[in-house]
Amino acid sequence: MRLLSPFAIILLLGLLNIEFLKAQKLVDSLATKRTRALFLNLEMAANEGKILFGHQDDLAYGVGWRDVPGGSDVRFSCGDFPAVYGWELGNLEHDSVANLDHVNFKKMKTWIREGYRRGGVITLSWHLDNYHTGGSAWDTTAAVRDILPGGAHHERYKADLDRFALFVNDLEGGNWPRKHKIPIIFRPFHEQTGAWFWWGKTHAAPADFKNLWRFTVAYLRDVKGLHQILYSFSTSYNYDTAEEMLEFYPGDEWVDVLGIDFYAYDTLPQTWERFRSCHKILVETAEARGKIPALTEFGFETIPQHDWWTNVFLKNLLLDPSLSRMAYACAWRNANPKHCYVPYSAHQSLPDFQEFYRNPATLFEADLWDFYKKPKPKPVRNPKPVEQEKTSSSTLK
Ligand code: BMA
Repeated sequence: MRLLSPFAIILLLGLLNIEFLKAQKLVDSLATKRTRALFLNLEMAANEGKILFGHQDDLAYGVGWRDVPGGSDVRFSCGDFPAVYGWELGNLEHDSVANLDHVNFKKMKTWIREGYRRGGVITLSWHLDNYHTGGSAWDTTAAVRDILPGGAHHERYKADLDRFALFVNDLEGGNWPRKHKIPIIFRPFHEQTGAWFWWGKTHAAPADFKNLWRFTVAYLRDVKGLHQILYSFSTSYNYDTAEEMLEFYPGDEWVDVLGIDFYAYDTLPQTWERFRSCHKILVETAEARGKIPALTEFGFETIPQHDWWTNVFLKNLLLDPSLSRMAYACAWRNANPKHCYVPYSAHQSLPDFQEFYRNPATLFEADLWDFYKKPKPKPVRNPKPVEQEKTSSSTLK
């Protein structure tokens, strides 16, 4: 048997070490190369002040249509698909055919594969029903302890995570021999700084929430062996300080994306002051901790203001460089004319949305580079001073 030369061994160890150090940044040190690349590209987009535009349930339905091949209210509005696709798993825990918003799970998988094939980024949320009562995610009866190890419904929760693992493992891209798992940004137990979900503030003790988060990640990563996941921790916009924002934060080693869900309910200046202060805290905290800052849900229901996209939303995002460094912004779903977040048909905000689309800060599908390939480091431009020619004023004349 030929032995490796000491030189080769040193080189190999060096390479392994570099890979290890790079992987260290992610929750999962065994994350697939595409998952790692996604993280790096999102980080790069954020650093460059580019915001990927996303839309929840985009390919499944919009206002006035459902299940139409090529359908997308974003595409109908600007001719391009979104860069990020948000999907919701509520009801997967009941082995239902469709999620809580009537999106068929089998079709959802097809749409996820389709969006990924086009280069899009996939994110999943899960409005899990209340384990204690059987009510919905909005039934705020305390239930977090029930599903922790030793809790009455822990085994049921594990079975639900098994369902999640089956679901995401069935999401593959590429063809043999390049078939691979689609990277997913998983965003469980969101908006925990608010009090409207059973896992949220006042219904769950922060210590229990953190244990639940860590258990969930460890189970999916180490027991189920999922390595295609980035973990997104999403707050709501009701905090004044970084400490408050992080009340439920499970720790840097458990989070990849630090998100905020922001909804406008009015056009008052205070709303946008709050938007800016929460965003600033979030972006600066995320950057200091090596996380990706993202606007994981946002919108102004029905978009009642014709210039909302550019004159309000984008303007406020671009007001300060630390606000614009959000990797992506995912608008909520277009369920019907009363519950919709992107323009449809001749919506009054359509021309402004098109303007928003044209703005160089927003990235839609056509603007995406390959987010699943490790980005090349940008060459560092060092100053190379050139010696000034020795000329005297007399010779110039
Ligand atoms: C909410 C609303 C609900 C929906 C839920 C889960 O914000 O859109 O109608 O059921 O999200 O997607």
